[in-house]
Amino acid sequence: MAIFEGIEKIKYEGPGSKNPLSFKYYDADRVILGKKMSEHLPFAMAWWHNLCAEGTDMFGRGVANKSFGKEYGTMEHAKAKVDAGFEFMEKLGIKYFCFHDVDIVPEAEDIKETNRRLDEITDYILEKMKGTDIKCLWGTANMFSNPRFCNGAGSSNSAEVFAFACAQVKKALELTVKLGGRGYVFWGGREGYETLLNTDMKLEQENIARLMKMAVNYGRKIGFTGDFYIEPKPKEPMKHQYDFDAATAIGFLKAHGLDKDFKMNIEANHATLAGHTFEHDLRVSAINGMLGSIDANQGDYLLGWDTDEFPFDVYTATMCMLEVLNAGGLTGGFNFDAKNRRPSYTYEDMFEGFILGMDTFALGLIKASELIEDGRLEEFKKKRYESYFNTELGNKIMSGATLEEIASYAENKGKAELPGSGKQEHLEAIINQVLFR
Ligand code: XUL
Ligand code: CO
Repeated sequence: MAIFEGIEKIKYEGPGSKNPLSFKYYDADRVILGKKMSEHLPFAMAWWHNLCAEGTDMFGRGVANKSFGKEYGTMEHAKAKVDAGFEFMEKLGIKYFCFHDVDIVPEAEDIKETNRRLDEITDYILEKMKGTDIKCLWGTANMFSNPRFCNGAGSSNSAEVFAFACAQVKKALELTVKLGGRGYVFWGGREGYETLLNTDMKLEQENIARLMKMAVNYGRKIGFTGDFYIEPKPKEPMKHQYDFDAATAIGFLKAHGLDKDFKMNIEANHATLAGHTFEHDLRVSAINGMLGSIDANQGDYLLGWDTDEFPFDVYTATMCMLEVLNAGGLTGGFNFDAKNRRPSYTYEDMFEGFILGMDTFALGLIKASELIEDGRLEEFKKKRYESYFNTELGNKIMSGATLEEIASYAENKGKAELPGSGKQEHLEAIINQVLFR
């Protein structure tokens, strides 16, 4: 029996449709720049927001009912979430899911029992996967909810807590391999600190690296060939988090020799919390060869926390897709780490959230491809740096000349020309012209 009764498979009906349960822009088989939309945009469902979160906040209980007809905290409920998830993904044409260990089963007091439940539920998920083309994008361990992780996991002051983090990562890696996951994520939920007065920052950071190295060694041993990801976030829940942004995380990975096995999983709302644009963190990852996957959502500029909204900002989605296309695509996918607003608590709202997000990224893809075909942005950027490539001075700089040699150019010249207009307004006008024509 269907859980989302009365909701049919969501179809592409085009921009003219007024049917809320249809795609206006996401047309899976439409070819853009030589590839199908569905290949450009491997969308994923986040188990935690979609199948678990009920709209609880600091001031109130859940509003949405995610019991799916079963009693909370039971394995029957865990299985009903699998049924709901697969029906949901199939109806939307979503081909991937992402999960934390504790999203898929109720956590037991004893980790051995939790692990037994995880074996049982992943057998059930595997069975479900068989009749579909749905796959696992990435798995992860929740090392931030259980009270033992109040001081972090890899960065905990307690060796015993570190051991429990190891046990969870080990199991989550095994499950990710079992489900054929393409990636494994570390989001440092509480890997940070509240006050330096009680914190050995050096040891904490080294221990996070130790945990990651152990994970890489074990993962490769059990046949995990995918990418490990760090998902940077500057704060929340901790005041200071070590994986502040892409640049910080990449520096950390390089310092600890982890950069060959890891890439970035960039979340839009985390980048904006770090005081960057989404596209900034994508670019930083891309130029370091580490653009792996995306947690697709958006924040609210009036609020200082991680609101995890379904993305509707086409301008930002276009900037994102420009980065992704220019980087040659993602090895991961677009995981909607997004939740409905608390008062949007119906099953229809769940579908409309995803339709909004998928259509926004489809529009972003269409518009980014049009900007690439238009060519004016790229041409301008190329011209802006041409003196490094088409002048004698530039060639010298680019081929290892000394400080004295280059300085002598300036000393002989006496006074520099201005570097040429950045033409920001001119470029912004081109974006609007392409977006709204
Ligand atoms: C929290 C967040 C996480 C990670 C996975 O801000 O983004 O859900 O994506 O642990
Ligand atoms: Co995320």
